[in-house]
This record gives sequence, structure tokens and C-alpha cells, in this order.
Amino acid sequence: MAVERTLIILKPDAVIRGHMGDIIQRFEQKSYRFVGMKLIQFTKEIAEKHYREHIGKPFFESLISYISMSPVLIAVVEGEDAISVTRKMAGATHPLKSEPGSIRGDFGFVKNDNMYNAIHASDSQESAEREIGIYFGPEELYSYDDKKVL
Ligand code: 3AN
Repeated sequence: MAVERTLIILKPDAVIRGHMGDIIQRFEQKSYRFVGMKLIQFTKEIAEKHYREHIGKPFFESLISYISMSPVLIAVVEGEDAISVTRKMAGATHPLKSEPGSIRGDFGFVKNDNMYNAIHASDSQESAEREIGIYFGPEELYSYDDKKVL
């Protein structure tokens, strides 16, 4: 086990439907720390940087219009095994295949053949480092020991 940092994005469906607090609460309940957080508006340029492995896939254009629908909340979550545990908490990519109890299982949905899956979570150490670097400079990330406030 190791203390890791991972990147999450609360996507426009979560922001617009008012589920940011519900989702943040799940990480706090798990004693994970938020060490960076901001709202940003995705542009095509940011989407191409973030989702570079999906450029050219059939769903890429709809992915860009979905992720650009409203500002998104971007955060860095820190804690033991944060990368794999956050992926587990997020659940399977497709909202109808994700387990009830997971974030996508509870907040994701499908409408007019489009899927809305509420959260992005980095899938590996390498992706976490790359994705955190897209959105945060070192001065925007905070280290704090939870023992100091307990
Ligand atoms: P995950 O976010 O579970 O790691 P990825 O990285 O395969 O999934 O896909 C990134 C995002 O692209 C997904 N969260 C979803 O919004 C979208 N996406 C992936 N596959 C599809 C698909 N077959 N149809 C529509 N959108 C998709």
C-alpha cells in the first residue's frame, strides 16, 4: 500500500444535477483528502489533451460536447491506494453496467442513446501524474496531515 494522488472530474451531469456534494462526500467518508480542487470549462483543446487516446473514435465528438456542457469540478484525491480504490468507487464505464453502490451505478444514466457517467478517475499511476499535470501546478496542490485537525 502507498499514499497516492489521483485525478477525478465530476462531469457536467453531476454538476448540473447537483450531485457534486454527494460524490465529494463519498471520498470524505473514506478518509481521502482533497488536496486540489477547481471548476473549469472544457474546450476542444483541453478535451483533446485529456482524452488523447480517444481522438478519432466514433464517440469522440459526442464525448467533447458532453464534457463541455457546463463547467466541471476537477480535484486531486489523496490517500492509501487512491488510484485503484477511486476507480472501484467510480464503477464500470457504462452507467447501466456499473454496480449499484458505485458512483456511476448510483448517479449515471442513459438518455437518447447518450451515456452520462458522472465521474472520471485516472486509471493508473502514469495517467494520474499526466492528468494532474494538465490541470494543476505544484503550487495549487496542498499537503496537510489529517492528524493536525483531529
Ligand atoms: P473510463 O472513464 O471508465 O476510464 P474510458 O477512458 O474508456 O473510460 O473512456 C473515457 C470516457 O469516454 C468515458 N468516461 C465515457 O464518457 C466515454 N466513452 C468511452 N467509451 C464510450 C462509448 N463506447 N460510447 C460513448 N462514450 C464512451
